[in-house]
Amino acid sequence: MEVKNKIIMALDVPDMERAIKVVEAVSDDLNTIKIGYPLVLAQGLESIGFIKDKFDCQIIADFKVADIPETNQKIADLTFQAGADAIIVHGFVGEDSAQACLNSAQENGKDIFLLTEMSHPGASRFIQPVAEDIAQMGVDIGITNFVGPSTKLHRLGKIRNIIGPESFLISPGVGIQGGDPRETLNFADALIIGRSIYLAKAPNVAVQSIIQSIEDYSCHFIGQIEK
Ligand code: OMP
Repeated sequence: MEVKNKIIMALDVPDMERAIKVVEAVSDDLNTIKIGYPLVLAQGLESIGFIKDKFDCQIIADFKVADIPETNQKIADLTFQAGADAIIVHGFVGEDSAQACLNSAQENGKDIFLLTEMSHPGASRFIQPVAEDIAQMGVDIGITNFVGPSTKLHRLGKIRNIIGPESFLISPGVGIQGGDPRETLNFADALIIGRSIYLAKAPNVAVQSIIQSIEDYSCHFIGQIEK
């Protein structure tokens, strides 16, 4: 997946008119939009195909899929059939559940992103202690796209250590959650950014200023983060 300007916009906007205005404002600069529950629960699953066709962009469906394999497969199939190019899948539910989504992606010619560790403070209790194991499981079953937190750079570095330099790592938590875009790009290939863009008075100006701040900056991680 080629992410233009290393920014994926999280379109967590339940109102379709507003969502369209925001994407219109940034569509020259960005080619990848993440759509999750806020828009889909308010406007239906068809909002994925609608935004994709209207703006000719890539859509990552953020459904953080976390069920038994049989149900995961159905969720992933429906999401891909609705037009999503990729789906975000939780890893903590285990290998068979993640594998079911991977199978669906392969059958549909699409991608999955495995969520390893989360960016919010509460994630430190349950998911953080198993995050490296989740990343390793993803590698073992052949997943090449991952999500990891920009709010905990040392953790992000550990995840990069495990998935290796060739895997594609995208990172939320930049801006309002506290993550720094440039520092995050030491480890991640692209940033997921929501409120700093869609809550801005002028989302296009917000995007352009982030692009300027990360210009010439890309993932150049080559070393190992100490254990
Ligand atoms: P902002 O904090 O508004 O920039 O949005 C971040 C986006 O990334 C939201 O859509 C979150 O649901 C999502 N996200 C996280 O913030 N933290 C995570 O650990 C994982 C995700 C995600 O999977 O996208």
